[in-house]
Order: sequence, then C-alpha cells, then structure tokens
Amino acid sequence: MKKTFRTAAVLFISALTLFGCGKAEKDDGTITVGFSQIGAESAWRVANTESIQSEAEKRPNIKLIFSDAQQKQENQIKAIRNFIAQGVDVIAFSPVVETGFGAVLQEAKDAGIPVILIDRSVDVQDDSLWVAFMGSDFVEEGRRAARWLIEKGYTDVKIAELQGTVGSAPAIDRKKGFEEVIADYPGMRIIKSQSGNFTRSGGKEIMEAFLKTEGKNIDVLFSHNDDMAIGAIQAIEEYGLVPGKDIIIVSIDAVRGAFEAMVEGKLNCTVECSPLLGPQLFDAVEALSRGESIPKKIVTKEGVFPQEVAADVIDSRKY
Ligand code: GYE
Repeated sequence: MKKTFRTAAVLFISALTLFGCGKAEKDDGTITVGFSQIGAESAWRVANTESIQSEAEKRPNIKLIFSDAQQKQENQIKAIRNFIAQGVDVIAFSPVVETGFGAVLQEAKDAGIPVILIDRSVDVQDDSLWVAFMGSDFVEEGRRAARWLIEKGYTDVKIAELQGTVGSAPAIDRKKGFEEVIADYPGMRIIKSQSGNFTRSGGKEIMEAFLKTEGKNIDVLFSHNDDMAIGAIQAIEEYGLVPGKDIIIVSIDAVRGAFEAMVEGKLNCTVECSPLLGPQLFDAVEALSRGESIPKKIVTKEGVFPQEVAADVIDSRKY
C-alpha cells in the first residue's frame, strides 16, 4: 500500500484560539457534551456517529448527549437550544446547511458554552461564534475528483453531477472545487446537475431522470458522495448500460461500499473523506476543559483511491 493512500492523522492549520472556558467541567470532573448530528443519510454519517459515540464511551469523564436531527435544520436548532437549557459544558455539531445558525450560536456564546463544528462549517459573519472546526477540505476533494478524470484522459466528456444536500458545505464546496479544475478544459462539460441529498435512493432517482433525458450522452458521473454513486450504479444497470465502463464514475467519501463497487469494476475512483472524527473531538473537548488553547481549524489529511488499488486496500479500510 502506498503511503499516499493511507489516512494520515491530522494536519493542524490556522491560528490557535484561546477559549476562556471556566465552566467546561463539573465538580466531579464530568464533562457533558451535547452533540447534534445531522442524521443517518449515508454510510459516511453512520461511521461518523459510531466514531463519536464509541470514543465517548472510552472516556469515563465524558458524558455525551446525542441528538439526531433527521436532516432537518429546525431540529438542530431545537437540539442546541436544549443543550443550552441543560447547561452542557460543550456543544458539538455538524450543521446540515451553512446558513441560518447565527442566532442560536449567539445564544450559546451568550451562555458561555463553547461550540465545536464537526465535519461541516457554517456561514456566519462572526467567527467567534464557534471555537473550532474539525473536518475535511471539501473544495480540495472536488478538485481531486476532477484531477483524477484529467489524469486518466477523460477531458472530452459530458458530465452528470449528483450534488449533495442543497446548501450544505460539502455540496457547495465539492462543486466549486470540481468546476474550478475543469474550467481549464473546455471539453469537460457538466450537462446535468441535481441534488440527490447524499442518499442512495436520491442518487438512484436522480440518475434515472438524467438517463431518461440524456441516456447514452452521459460519459462521466461525478457524485458528491459514494452512497449516491451506488444508487446511480443501480439506475445505470437497470437502464442497460455498464457502470464503470459506459459511464465513468468518480465519487467522494471512500466508504466500504465504494471499495466493493470498485472491486466489481462498477465505480472508477473514490476521493477520501474521513468520518473518524471522534478521537480528535474529545481531545479538543478535554483540552478546553483544562483551559488550554485549541487550533481554530483542524483539517483532515486524505487521499484518492482509484479502482486499481481497491482490492489491495479494501481490508484495511476502517469505515
Ligand atoms: O460526504 C456524505 C454525508 O458532510 C462530509 O455528508 C459529510 C458528507 C459526506 O452524508 O456522505
């Protein structure tokens, strides 16, 4: 296995943030963390939840209050208000979309509760509303998907794009990075682009619609996550085309299902996005509770897995 294909730990960037958090620990040493998860829309999300819950269980001083928002922003806002009312020590959350969280984050700040953003970022004027962000560089992931196509010589292609959840950081940024790179290649054209909401069923449904109108015109599918690509593979087979051959498919996440599809020759490449954020989340929580500074941004270091390496790598995958 090549070094570049390994998931490395983390890369610390950006300035250090000091957070005066006098209240991040109870007298008995217990640190209560309220975590608002987006939902269970994808294999990535399930692995992310597992990473956070299992890491919390390993740490006797951590009490985790887990809340599943079922992909609804209003549920996340409610959950955060509940955490504030309960007086948790730290709030962690993965914002389903980027905008609309300013008011509730201000409430958390006013209550003196530090907020750690996990996986997705928010779009707020005042960056002091959150203490730290930990997750991936989604723009770079989009660039990596496009660069892989170019490296393979797929530069004269009509592309269908399956976008993630509308308004979410990964959907916005992956599209941006991908478009930035293909802008230099006039032969690479996105002819269809729609959201499949990061789910398998969404990916299948939208791909069916793409095929209905464009059929054999589609040379490449760029999917913002593996689950939608897996749904789309089913749609392509049902339509009578061969996924991975008639339509070249590149997606993002590098979950186990993507490796299985690559081993079967149905998916061509997956760009890694690690959901295993539990250990670093609770390291940061504990550092805050000791009154230490933590980095404002911790960006995960990730690789790219083309089909050729899938069989060698599949057994070493952790999600
Ligand atoms: O790519 C997708 C999930 O925010 C990085 O959300 C995450 C994305 C991931 O549903 O599979």
